[in-house]
Amino acid sequence: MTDILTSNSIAMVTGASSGIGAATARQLAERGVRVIGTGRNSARLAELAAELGDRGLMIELDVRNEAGVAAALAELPAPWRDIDILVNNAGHDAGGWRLFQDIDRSESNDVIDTNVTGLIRVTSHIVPGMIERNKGHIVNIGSISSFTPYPKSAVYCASKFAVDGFTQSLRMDMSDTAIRVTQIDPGVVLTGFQLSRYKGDQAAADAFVDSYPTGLTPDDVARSICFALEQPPGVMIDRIVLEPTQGA
Ligand code: 8X3
Repeated sequence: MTDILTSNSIAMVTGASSGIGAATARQLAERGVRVIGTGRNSARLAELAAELGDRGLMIELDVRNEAGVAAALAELPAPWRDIDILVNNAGHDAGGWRLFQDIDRSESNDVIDTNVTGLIRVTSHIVPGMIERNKGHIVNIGSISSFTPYPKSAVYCASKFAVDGFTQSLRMDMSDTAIRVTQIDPGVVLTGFQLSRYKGDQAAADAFVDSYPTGLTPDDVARSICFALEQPPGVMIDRIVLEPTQGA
């Protein structure tokens, strides 16, 4: 078995157009890994493509779309097909931070479609190749919401609890292989996540962020992902929980 965080490896990062996904794509590319970044915002993906040069391949992809995911992966250029690292980062809470009784059902269905069904969908396409090559590391982005329920987040917490169950059971199913499965659980991260949660209401998003004394940056989370990936093949980091230091 060889180390995975090298220039011989290919990573796929979903939700790479901003926040944690973009920071992760950059940090992986800095370490020589070739990165397939996927997302819905083609303009931001193009910016990342320009930054990453020949270490990046950006694909417009919506994890909710089965046919789109299948086609995009089937059409990968040959040198990019053997994906060794999957960072399942795409996720959101658009329309969230409301009492359950006030949530718009179509919005909450979308949270589950993206955070849970989309994550499982992408994983199911990537796992067979990892098993065939007996090489791979899957990193699922959970949240403190994966194990700490709080109000005004019933569906978001349900989605992240589901990610947690999936991660843990998937790790057991991979136990006869060299494939590692890690979950990264950040607390509040200063990204566009909050703006999307409040559906573009900047004042509301700012008020949410300002209610916390400190927050994590996307780079903080990306660093923890790289930490899990850079462990020797015999070391499995099951979970990393990150919280901002109060008073820092
Ligand atoms: C999101 C965590 O604290 O913004 O995963 O709800 S929080």
